[in-house]
Amino acid sequence: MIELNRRHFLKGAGASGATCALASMLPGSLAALEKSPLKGVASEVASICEMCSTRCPIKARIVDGKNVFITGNKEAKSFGGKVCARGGAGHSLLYDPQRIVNPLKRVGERGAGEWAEISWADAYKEIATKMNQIKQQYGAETIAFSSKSGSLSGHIFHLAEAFGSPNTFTHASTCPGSYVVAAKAIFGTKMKRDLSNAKYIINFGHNLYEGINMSETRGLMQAQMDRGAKLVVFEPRFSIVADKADEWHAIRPGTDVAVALALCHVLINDNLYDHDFIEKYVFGFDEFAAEVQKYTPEWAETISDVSATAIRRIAHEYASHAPHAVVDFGHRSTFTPEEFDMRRALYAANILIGNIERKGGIYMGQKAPGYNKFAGEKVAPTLAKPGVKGMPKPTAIRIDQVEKQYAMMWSNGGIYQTILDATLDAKPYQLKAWVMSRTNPMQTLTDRAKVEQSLKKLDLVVSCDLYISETAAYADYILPESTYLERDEEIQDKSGKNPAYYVRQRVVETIGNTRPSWQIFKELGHALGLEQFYPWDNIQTLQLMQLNRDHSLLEHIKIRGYVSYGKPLMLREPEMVTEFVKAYPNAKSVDADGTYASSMSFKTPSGKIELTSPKIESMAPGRGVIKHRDVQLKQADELYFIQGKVAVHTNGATHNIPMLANLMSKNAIWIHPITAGRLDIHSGDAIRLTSSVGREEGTALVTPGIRQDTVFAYMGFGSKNKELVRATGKGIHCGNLLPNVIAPICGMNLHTTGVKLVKI
Ligand SMILES: Nc1nc2c(c(=O)[nH]1)N[C@H]1C(S)=C(S)[C@@H](COP(=O)(O)OP(=O)(O)OC[C@H]3O[C@@H](n4cnc5c(=O)[nH]c(N)nc54)[C@H](O)[C@@H]3O)O[C@H]1N2
Ligand SMILES: Nc1nc2c(c(=O)[nH]1)N[C@H]1C(S)=C(S)[C@@H](COP(=O)(O)OP(=O)(O)OC[C@H]3O[C@@H](n4cnc5c(=O)[nH]c(N)nc54)[C@H](O)[C@@H]3O)O[C@H]1N2
Ligand code: SF4
Ligand SMILES: [Mo]
Repeated sequence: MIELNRRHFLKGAGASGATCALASMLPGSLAALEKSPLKGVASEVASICEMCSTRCPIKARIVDGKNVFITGNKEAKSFGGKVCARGGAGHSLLYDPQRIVNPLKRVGERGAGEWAEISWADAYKEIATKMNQIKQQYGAETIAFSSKSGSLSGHIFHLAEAFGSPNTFTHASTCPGSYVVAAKAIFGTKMKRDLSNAKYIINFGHNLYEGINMSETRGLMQAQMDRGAKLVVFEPRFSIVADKADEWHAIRPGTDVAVALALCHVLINDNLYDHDFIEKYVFGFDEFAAEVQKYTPEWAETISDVSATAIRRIAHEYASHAPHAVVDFGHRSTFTPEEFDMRRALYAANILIGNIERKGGIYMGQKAPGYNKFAGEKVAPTLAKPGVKGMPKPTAIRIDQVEKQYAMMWSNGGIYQTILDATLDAKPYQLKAWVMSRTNPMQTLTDRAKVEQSLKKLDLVVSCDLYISETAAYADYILPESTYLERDEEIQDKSGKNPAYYVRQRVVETIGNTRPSWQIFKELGHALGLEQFYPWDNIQTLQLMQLNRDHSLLEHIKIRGYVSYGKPLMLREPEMVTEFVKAYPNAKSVDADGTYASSMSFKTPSGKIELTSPKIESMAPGRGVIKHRDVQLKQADELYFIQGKVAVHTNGATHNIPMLANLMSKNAIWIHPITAGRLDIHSGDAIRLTSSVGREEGTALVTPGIRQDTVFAYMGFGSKNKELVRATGKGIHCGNLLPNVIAPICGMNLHTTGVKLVKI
């Protein structure tokens, strides 16, 4: 048994070469393996990146038996055969001597950093005993399960279901929740944006040149460089996308909804909207049009600081490029408590110009079942869902669905931050345990102090991670997952305008004693006595169940890594529909205008696009119509505090990965020269930010690229966990400054708050 305590740590951290010194003391560390040769399973393997949750298709090969070289998989054209800087740094994670490679059990106080190695068998047994005890005494629902969504979340949530808890959560309410819930309310489904074909793009704080999604980032680049698209950016700071835009408007944080509604006002009042489209496909236009009468550009200017003249001109320019123009609905959608109506207003600006299912607009996407129906033949294989009979139906309500207004947030998404209320205040009932995987709420939920209190209060905390993350540091058991380069996973649907699948495959043999999460949660399921819910032995049997036992199809997908089927299809794009019909003789017959417009189906109560929603009105009276409401994000004597992604790090995940930590280990606070001048602050000065919930000290970066009333930090830095030595205490910890918020309808958390700034 090896123990690591804080004294050991501090001794190591003080010396030069501290990380190695620490690594060799860390139980389960990779120190001994640092120089051992890598054994590859093939010369080049197609797989999927997991350096962020964009999960780009990659090809990886082993170089000289000791390194992995990663590029994009050229089969996936929209990704351009490229990876970003983080994607290229996968080997640095794989080889990091500070990764955990043995299960760990806490031996000191929670969070004290005292660990002992434990065998997998013992870890499963002890965790299962405790979980079953809690289930018997308090009910299965008192255990919450959380994971970043994706291939891994399926396994932990399958366990939650088999165990009988309804309380499953992803990062939904901290990231995409509001634009997804808003799309569900309006279209009945999620929407995609066709940036690469757009001729005019309006962007409200979607910094695709740093918040990278290889396909969308390339799409935006293509639109700008190959098609000469005009890009208009509304951003409180001069982001990289703002820097590459034709226009940057330094909008007041959280006021996007006012500008979006004013754009709609101009589109309607200046008769720039697509009457025919509205007439045929839209429900509730009249109520919306009546509501936006008051949202003039002049009114929006007083709220947002964006000039009324600019709003009018932009609305006209945008409409003149219709339908090949788009208002990007964003990605991290946590700017205002009125997120639901902000994102609905952004969709409304798209609907008004009739860009739905048109090139350069927004569209629903084509998965195999629907696509095959249009084609009148089986163009693409469909994925089977390996169903398991007799899964228990939980009787308890979810902790986040106490109010009807939140019913549109999908389960397996959920309002993540309600775990804190249920743990600390028994709202709506007392949570007793938290089992999590691939999530770091200490960094990525708000109000770090409250997260810490919650983790300290629970009877059982289990974390499955690659590192002793800031959150895992408070766990009772840490289950080390193999990195994405060491594991196989099930087939994933990657359909866009046509059906596509891809698969993650192991590139190197597992280093150390780690396991993939499908195995970890299956084995834990067995230890819990839930074997009957696991009709697959291993990942291959699971893959074959997905593919209806088609071995050759599995082989085909594995060799290519990414396979797409058929021709791209957007239902109202005449050229695409013509090509589609030519290719498939039994294809569904087209409308008189040569499109499939009349076949668009929206899973809303009216079957139409709902600009106004009676369903939302019944869930939350007064909210059926899209409206502007005043919000107060800060006090008069405070500055807005906002955040964003940086190109070389991912959320709260990569700050301890050697190569990326070397590239950037700190986040300075962006401050406008006038604001800085008032406080006698210069670049490099030490400063303090104080909010309603916390206080952080860091370094100033004085720059005109930000509003005078706003400060900005790249997120994910300033870990307070002593084990993440390359990241600990470096920079400002954003989550420590943000209070907990639950926005109406979509349940979003909020990443903007007020702070006081002083020089120290
Ligand atoms: N203040 C503030 N908070 C934010 C944001 C912000 O801008 N500001 N952004 C929000 C956004 S957009 C998002 S998506 C969330 C993301 O927040 P989270 O869902 O917490 O995700 P990450 O920080 O990306 O990664 C979480 C953990 O996954 C671990 N991990 C990485 N790869 C693997 C793996 O293969 N297996 C396992 N088991 N673990 C792995 C990492 O070590 C890390 O500890 O944060 C949100 N929180
Ligand atoms: N390199 C890198 N790429 C990533 C990630 C990463 O961590 N690193 N994470 C991935 C994930 S999980 C996501 S969700 C996406 C996120 O991609 P984005 O949504 O682009 O992410 P952010 O940088 O968090 O936020 C975008 C911008 O919003 C601005 N902003 C803040 N408040 C407001 C406001 O009130 N109004 C307006 N208009 N703008 C505002 C910020 O200054 C920031 O530049 O990126 C993905 N790609
Ligand atoms: S955007 Fe970069 S880090 Fe994220 S999955 Fe793609 S290549 Fe990997
Ligand atoms: Mo995100």
